[in-house]
Amino acid sequence: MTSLLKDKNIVVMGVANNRSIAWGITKSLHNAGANLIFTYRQERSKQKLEKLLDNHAIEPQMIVSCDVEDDASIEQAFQEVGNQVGAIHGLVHSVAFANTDELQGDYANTSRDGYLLAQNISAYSLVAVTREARKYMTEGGAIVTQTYLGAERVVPNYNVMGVAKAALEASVRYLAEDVGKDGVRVNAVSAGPIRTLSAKGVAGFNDKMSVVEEKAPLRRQVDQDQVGDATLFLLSDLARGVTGEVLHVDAGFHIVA
Ligand code: NDP
Ligand code: KAL
Repeated sequence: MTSLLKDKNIVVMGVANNRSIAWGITKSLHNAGANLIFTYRQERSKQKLEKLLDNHAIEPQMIVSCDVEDDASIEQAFQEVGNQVGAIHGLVHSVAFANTDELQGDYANTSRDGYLLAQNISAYSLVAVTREARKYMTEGGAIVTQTYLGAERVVPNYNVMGVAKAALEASVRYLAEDVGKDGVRVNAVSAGPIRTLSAKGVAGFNDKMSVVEEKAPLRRQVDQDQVGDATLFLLSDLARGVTGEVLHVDAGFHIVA
């Protein structure tokens, strides 16, 4: 237990179940004393979240519906949050989506619709939520999103999502410049492979896990709790000099040829 985020109102987007990276982040933020607000898309995710919070004796400030494909939904969600809690101090963006059938084979076969869908949910959403959250980040704050090495390198099967993450990482830099004026920082965590609902069933995931164990300097996987603590760092005052950055939490895998 620390008080790094005591009295800070932090919005967490993207808890689907106990394996979600956003759930690892939730535990870290709760242990640092944050007041937590959650957004969800599917009713099923909301139910899982409520159960998890209950089991861990975490009292949420609010749980709000937010579909990041829909501007009106985003606007309404943040308005509700702002009206109820006043200032927002932090935002965790942990959402992404692409059609499973486009996460394999040749990237060149990506359809226009599939490309736009991945960009829409996985990259543009950060722009839209930053714009809405910013209105309530009147006391300064920090925004953290989740990315993957496939943004920087060609990782087989990651395909259209890699291109969406490249846009996401560039957005981190452009957004950091915009909101820096208001004392708001924007950063990304680039996590190594972690078995989550999203990762389940996508081609090549298991191979990626075993290569990390073999090649990463630390010779092991990372987990949701390690991403949670790194995200906590970026949200906290310990990272007050850090913005526009992509922090790799991948057991060092990205430095190895
Ligand atoms: P999860 O499946 O647990 O989480 C994905 C979340 O995205 C779900 O909560 C889902 O909500 C949400 N989501 C999808 N579409 C929308 C939408 N239109 N509006 C709102 N929410 C939406 O997977 P992860 O925890 O693995 O993924 C979280 C982030 O971490 C993603 O950005 C992913 O790319 C990134 N990441 C994951 C890695 C891994 O190995 N797992 C590695 C590096 C980065 P719902 O279920 O309610 O639809
Ligand atoms: C090279 C890797 C292997 C896997 C390749 C692609 C992974 C893409 C991630 C993307 C988020 C997955 C999906 O969008 C899955 C979706 O089509 C089907 N799943 C769902 O609809 C579930 C029910 C919901 C909860 O999922 C979502 N997203 O809403 C990449 C590996 C090594 C690392 C990973 C998994 C990175 C990453 O970005 O997640």
